[in-house]
Amino acid sequence: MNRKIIHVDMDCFYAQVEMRDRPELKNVPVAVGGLPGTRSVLCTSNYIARKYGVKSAMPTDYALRLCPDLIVIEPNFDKYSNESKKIQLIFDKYSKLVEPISLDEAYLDVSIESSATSIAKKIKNDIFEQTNLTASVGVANNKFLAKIASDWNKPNGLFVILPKDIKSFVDQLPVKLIPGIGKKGIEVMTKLQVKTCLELQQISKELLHSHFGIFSQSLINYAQGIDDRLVQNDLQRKSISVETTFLEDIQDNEILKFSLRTLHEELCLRIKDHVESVGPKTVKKIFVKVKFDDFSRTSCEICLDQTDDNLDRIINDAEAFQNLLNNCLKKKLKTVRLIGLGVKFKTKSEKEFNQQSLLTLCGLS
Ligand code: TTP
Ligand code: MG
Repeated sequence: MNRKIIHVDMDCFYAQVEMRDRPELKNVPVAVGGLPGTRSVLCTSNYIARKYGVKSAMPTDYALRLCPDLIVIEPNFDKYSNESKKIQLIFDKYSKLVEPISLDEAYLDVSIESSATSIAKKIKNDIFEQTNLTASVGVANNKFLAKIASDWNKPNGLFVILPKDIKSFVDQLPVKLIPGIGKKGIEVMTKLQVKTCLELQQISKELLHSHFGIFSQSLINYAQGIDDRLVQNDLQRKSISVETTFLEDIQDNEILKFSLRTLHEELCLRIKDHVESVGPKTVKKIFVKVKFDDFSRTSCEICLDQTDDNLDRIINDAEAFQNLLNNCLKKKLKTVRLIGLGVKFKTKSEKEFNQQSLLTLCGLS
């Protein structure tokens, strides 16, 4: 069956919320993030600031050098989380199969609808009516293309890739837009003289494999606009994670520490929202992953006591993630391009299995 997938992504989300609440910020460069002089990084910036090169994950002090008039606002996560909840309710109105990706982004599977485009328009209108915020929306037959489409006409965009147009759309698509390709991947593509997906389609499987390992199969699929990943709703969710890719590779441990703290706050919000929507969950493991400037990666995880409600511990214990990060960093003395952290949940079947084993041990089954 031809699927119909919608990807919704709010425009410069945190910054837009702040601009809505302080109209005097409407026509000036604005960023949300750690204050100057704290060695912290920005969460995001508005579109005026982006013209100066100011972007997410950029150290605040560096951003101020690019744009001295930049207004930097400290993040108010509760406010963003409230707006996010309103948006999620709108998504739930239009599909039973919604996969939230972050506070401001989600995929919806609307395959059963006759017109995905009209649903996309309604979602945009509802969001604006209820929050006074704009979103950009993409429609296509899979997640990869729907996400590319939502970014195509940002801000306040709506872009639809019809099945008949996929080939011509994908052929001219720059490979740098393929998810997961990163800076190092682009360097390899440049060496192979590959700029577009059409050029990527012409590279042999073997050559791609020699450079990209198992990622090469995904590359081959993406190059043809193929992506079989399903939209997974919250109930099926086995993990939640957040990550940030630095614009410049980072060596300074203080910056990494600050970023981890911000990411931990975002992770906690995401977990709280998740638990509010699906009910209590038990965390099996927490993990931190790090990608280095040479494309190599490492991760560290610890198993938790699986008491039924161990979420509070995670929410109050940024230190545990910090220790995992330190362990990752000890493994290699290299500069860092990405850090991520997350939790893995105990699944329903694991819970049932454990309960069953307990009953068996007690001779009760
Ligand atoms: P994004 O959707 O990636 O960015 P955005 O909404 O600010 O801008 P765009 O219009 O390009 O979609 O992220 C959503 C929010 O997540 C963003 O407003 C702030 C937060 N965030 C961080 O805190 N750190 C990051 O590195 C990124 C990318 C986002
Ligand atoms: Mg966004």
